Amino acid sequence: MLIDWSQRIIQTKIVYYGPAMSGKTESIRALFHHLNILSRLESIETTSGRTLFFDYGPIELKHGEWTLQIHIWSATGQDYYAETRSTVLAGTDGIVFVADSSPNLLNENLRCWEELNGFFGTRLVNNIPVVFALNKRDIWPTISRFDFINSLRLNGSSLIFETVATQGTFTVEILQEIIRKILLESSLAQPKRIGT
Ligand SMILES: Nc1nc2c(ncn2[C@@H]2O[C@H](COP(=O)(O)OP(=O)(O)OP(=O)(O)O)[C@@H](O)[C@H]2O)c(=O)[nH]1
Ligand SMILES: [Mg+2]
Repeated sequence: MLIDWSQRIIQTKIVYYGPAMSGKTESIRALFHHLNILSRLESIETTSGRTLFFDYGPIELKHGEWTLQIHIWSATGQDYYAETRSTVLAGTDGIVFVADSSPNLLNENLRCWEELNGFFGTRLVNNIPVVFALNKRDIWPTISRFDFINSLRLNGSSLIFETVATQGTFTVEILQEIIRKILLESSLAQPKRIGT
């Protein structure tokens, strides 16, 4: 997170991460659609509409003299392009982990969660907050929240939203929570300061 005290601007980066086809792009599209800024979203896609490298879009919120610039990214879940994921993750302040609710994909969720832990180590959750979107709740059968927590060996206090990205459920709430966690629980302890 960067804080420019002279311009009163806070910049933060959030990455939507998760296994292939779990709904990362759809979640971001729903968010930008809800905020009426869909045209600001850029996607680098394959010809079949899969994310090739990333989706990226900026969101700007004003509060008094201060401006919060939120840089939203998604990484591709396709293993063929796995090398691009570390590039997208660099410098992130918070993660929205978009998991697939299918029981058949529990292992994929786990593999992806372990990959993320491998990338950040103990900084994940402790310094880089995570909010979970347990997505595709409209496609039966779905795993229970309990099984999801157990499978990924998550802390019982983990923040998990049950979502249907194609219907835009909880998109704004997820953004609010990850921003709240970033501002309150992590990076403010040692922000990079500019303009002082
Ligand atoms: N029914 C249903 N379909 C969904 C949901 N979320 C995403 N999809 C669909 O699932 C497919 C994959 O969604 P994407 O958002 O492209 O998935 P992704 O995680 O960005 O995929 P990669 O970038 O390739 O890793 C698309 O056809 C979406 O429309 C959901 O909650 N319910
Ligand atoms: Mg995608």
